[in-house]
Amino acid sequence: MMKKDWYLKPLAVAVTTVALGISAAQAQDGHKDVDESQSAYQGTESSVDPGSAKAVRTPGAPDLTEAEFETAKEIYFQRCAGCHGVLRKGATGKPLTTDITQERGLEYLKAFINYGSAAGMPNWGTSGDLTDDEIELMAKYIMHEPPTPPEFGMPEMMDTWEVRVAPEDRPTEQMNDLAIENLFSVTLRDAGQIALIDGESKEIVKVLDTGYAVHISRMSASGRYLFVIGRDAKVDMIDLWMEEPEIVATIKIGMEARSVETSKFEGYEDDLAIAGAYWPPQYVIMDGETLEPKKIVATRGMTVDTQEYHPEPRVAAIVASHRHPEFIVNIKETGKVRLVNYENLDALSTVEIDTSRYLHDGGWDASGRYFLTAANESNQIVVIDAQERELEAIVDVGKIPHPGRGANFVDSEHGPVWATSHLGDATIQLIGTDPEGHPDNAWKVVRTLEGQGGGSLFIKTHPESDNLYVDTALNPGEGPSQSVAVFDINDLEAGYEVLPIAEWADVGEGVKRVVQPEYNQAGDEVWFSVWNTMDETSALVIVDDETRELKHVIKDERLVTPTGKFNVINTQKDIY
Ligand code: DHE
Repeated sequence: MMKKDWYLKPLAVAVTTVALGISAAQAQDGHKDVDESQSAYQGTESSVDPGSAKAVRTPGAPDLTEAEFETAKEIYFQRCAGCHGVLRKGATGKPLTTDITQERGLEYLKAFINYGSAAGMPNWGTSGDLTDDEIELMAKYIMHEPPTPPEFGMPEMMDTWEVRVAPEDRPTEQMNDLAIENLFSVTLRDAGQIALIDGESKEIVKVLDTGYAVHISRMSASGRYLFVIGRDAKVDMIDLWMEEPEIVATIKIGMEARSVETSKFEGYEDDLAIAGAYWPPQYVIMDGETLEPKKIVATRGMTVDTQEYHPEPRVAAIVASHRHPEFIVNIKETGKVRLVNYENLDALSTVEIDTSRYLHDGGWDASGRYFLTAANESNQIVVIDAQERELEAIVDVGKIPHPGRGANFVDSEHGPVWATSHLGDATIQLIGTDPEGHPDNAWKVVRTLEGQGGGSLFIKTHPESDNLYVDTALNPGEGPSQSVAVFDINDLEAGYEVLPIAEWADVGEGVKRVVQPEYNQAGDEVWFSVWNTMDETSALVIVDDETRELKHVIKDERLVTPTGKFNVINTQKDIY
């Protein structure tokens, strides 16, 4: 079954070099260059139940017994699907379709799984992660057609949909004395929970059982409802007005998912919610008060560049437009951004914009007009104009941009900018976002800073702050992964100061990755997760933004594997 701390090791199976025709010796040689950060990040197990996927035996592939096939299937879903996709059509890892794998042959595949490759494939055999027998099994397995997990349409969703407190039974005003706007929703990844933490007292107000490994939290436009989505595609809707915040509605929208958002356009506040799935590849628009599923839309279709059919284009980031009644939906593998207008769900009008592959995370510029999002495999940032509903620009940046929602501030020389850091290199890049006031800088990289190293996941500032924080959570080095770099926005060229966040947490042993800076409501504190494995102690570290000194450490046995943290008002108002 699922081993829940595998995500902390570099795990991606990418028989990439097979497709590229690189020899095993070259692969072994080049393996020192393997980008550990990337494979640690994308090689996480799939939450799709391997048992649900129907097996198909394939002519031309070596025989496997029923039991062998089941074992291989399990290993594939745990270790390989994150990079290659459930259907092996290729995502971050290259395609592993049977035309390729059968042509390469058994010995070739075994060598690559064993030694890995410079292109990002871990050395499964020589690292000791897989035995010789397991390597042989996996090489044979990928010569068979991939088993397909079931679909998840309206009947399946309705079976999981539950309204625990009907809207008419909910309070009409806030029934608790929580300072809701400064509340934090904190993902307790491996506990399958979130913690609500009071920003002022730093006390845990409540721990709620949710889906497994909640990926993100998002707020309704009014700031009353908190939506979280588990890796297992379970959406939970929490009413923050109740005497004790409770889950009032829940639904599963597939088997694996990462994104949820709510309608924010004037006149539609709190009306609708949307969630995007990895499997099946689809998004669903739901009632914003009950999560009743209203409209399911599949994302399968043609890729933007080669115009080939892709059976598994996963839904990555979704944001709610402030300029039109629509959701902006990133379709990862096909490289398309959809602007889904929700005025009439029975005659859905969608603008589909061709961009670049593979779309991942992103956020708004300070004006809320432009959505900037990473096309991580193309090393680009795509800019969507939400006002005109068109592509504004595609900007070349460093290796594997990973902005989270990015960071907006005013560069003293270049005017308003939005910044991203990178998984694949040490740079932080600032892109001009003001086509009216600074037309020469718009959609250009106006400044490149050197950070602590690659393996950065998130970057953050706040309108009230002069600091820019850059984590390096997935850097292979303990130093960078356990600390954070902070730049002075008014003197960017002075370089960064390193804050030893994990050391300040004083939690003892473990990987202690420092991940995702998040500001409080006032913008004078920054919260960091010190993310350890389940069997070690984790913590939240709070830094005084003005002095850059330690302000507080939250340690509590309930704080199991904290990752994302979402301050209510900053999430509600898209402040970052
Ligand atoms: Fe994330 C955001 C997908 C691994 C923590 N992550 C996102 C988004 C997507 C995504 C599509 C944007 C959602 C949105 O804005 O609507 N993440 C994926 C993956 O596919 C990937 C690479 C591998 C996986 O198997 O999940 C992955 N992510 C991770 C992690 O390993 C992290 C560090 C810990 C975890 O919980 O698994 C992680 N991802 C986060 C966080 C955000 C996020 C905290 C939201 C950041 C924000 O500020 O909005």
